[in-house]
Amino acid sequence: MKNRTYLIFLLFYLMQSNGFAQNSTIELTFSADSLGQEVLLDSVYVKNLYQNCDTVLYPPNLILEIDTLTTGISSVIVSENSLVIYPNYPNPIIDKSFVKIYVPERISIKIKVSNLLGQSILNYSGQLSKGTSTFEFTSGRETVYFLTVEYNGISKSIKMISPISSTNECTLSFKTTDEDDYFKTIQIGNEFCFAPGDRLLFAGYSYLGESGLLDIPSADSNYEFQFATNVPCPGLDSLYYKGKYYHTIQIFSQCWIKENMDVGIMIQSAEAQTNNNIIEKYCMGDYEPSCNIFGGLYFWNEMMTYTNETGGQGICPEGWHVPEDMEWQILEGAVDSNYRIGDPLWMNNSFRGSDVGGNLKQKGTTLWQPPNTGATDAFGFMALPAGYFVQNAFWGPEYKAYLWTSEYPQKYYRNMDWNQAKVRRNDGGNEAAFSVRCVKD
Ligand SMILES: [Ca+2]
Repeated sequence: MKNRTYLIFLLFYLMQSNGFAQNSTIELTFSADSLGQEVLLDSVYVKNLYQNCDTVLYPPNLILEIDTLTTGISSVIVSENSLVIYPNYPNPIIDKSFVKIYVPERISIKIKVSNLLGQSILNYSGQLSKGTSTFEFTSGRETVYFLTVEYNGISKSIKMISPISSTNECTLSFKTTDEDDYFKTIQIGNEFCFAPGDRLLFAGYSYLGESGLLDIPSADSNYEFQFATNVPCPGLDSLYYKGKYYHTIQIFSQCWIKENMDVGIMIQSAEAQTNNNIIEKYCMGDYEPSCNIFGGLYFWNEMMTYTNETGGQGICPEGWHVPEDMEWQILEGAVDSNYRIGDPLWMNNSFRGSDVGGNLKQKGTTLWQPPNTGATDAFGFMALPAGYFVQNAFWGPEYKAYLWTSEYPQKYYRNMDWNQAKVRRNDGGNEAAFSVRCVKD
């Protein structure tokens, strides 16, 4: 009974949130950008972080269609016996756009074009041959169109955008049918598993590298990967926070603060950081000027302001948060030359990767001790050897970087060393004070 109530609720929710689509699927689409320039994706890797399954999408079919009512049973993205509508190209529409529709047999179909309010503005009926048919669409007054194809009780929709409206009516005309089974080259029987509430990792690949995103999808969504890197975050070069200026750095889809946080009042390391509504920091050697260079050292609870929230704001500015473990794994996969985003290796508690640490460390041996193995700072992250505090003593300045995550209950950190090009992951517990970096929400 409980399950049934849940399903009815879910169905209602999906009907509400999905608006136009009457079925139980949600569609995830993908695009990419580098500082305002569209980037063509070579592929998109999708991994369900709560269940053991993944899939890869290739153009032109960069749509992941998820059946949300199969409650954990794997659902087929596209099946060979099903209707498929490919995203129109180009989208946004420039005067006209082409829509490709695949049907597995010769059959009558209906195509309906509606506006944002669901009002029907164009209808087309006709026979389609087996294979992939191409239609030409020209836009009219509307800026958003939903094109729906119906046959055998199935209906599927795509959303088309037209930034420039004209005074003409929109038109749709049949061009050709490709009898060759174009569809076979896309994806057949590629299954993916999903249950409502599952968290997905997306990695987009282009000639510019790989870029990662996380989400718990609950409605149709478009994910835009950012491929700009080693530049200040667009529109936000720096920020002023609690008496200090910080710089930003865009590293693919993540925007980081380029310095270790240096907030709160310095206390002597003989004193404990406590839950007193005051942010307290240690400075290396109990010497305040070292905080200006390296930032403060904080116990996990202090830097999370005594909340146990993975991804919480902690001591970061409003709109920023202490990175979760998975955000670090995305950064590591994006900057390492050999191990990709989503590689199981990033789950290991050890030094892992190949050149990930080298690519994140500040170059040179002014602050890092020689040899500062592999240091290129290729992405502008500029990790500094701030050292750490544990067992009533300071350790490792100029030799070691320790950076917190907000992960709970495992309080993971990342460690980079002067003689090491990899990055170590481990659980820092409550006994050590480390540096803090913030990432944008
Ligand atoms: Ca405190």
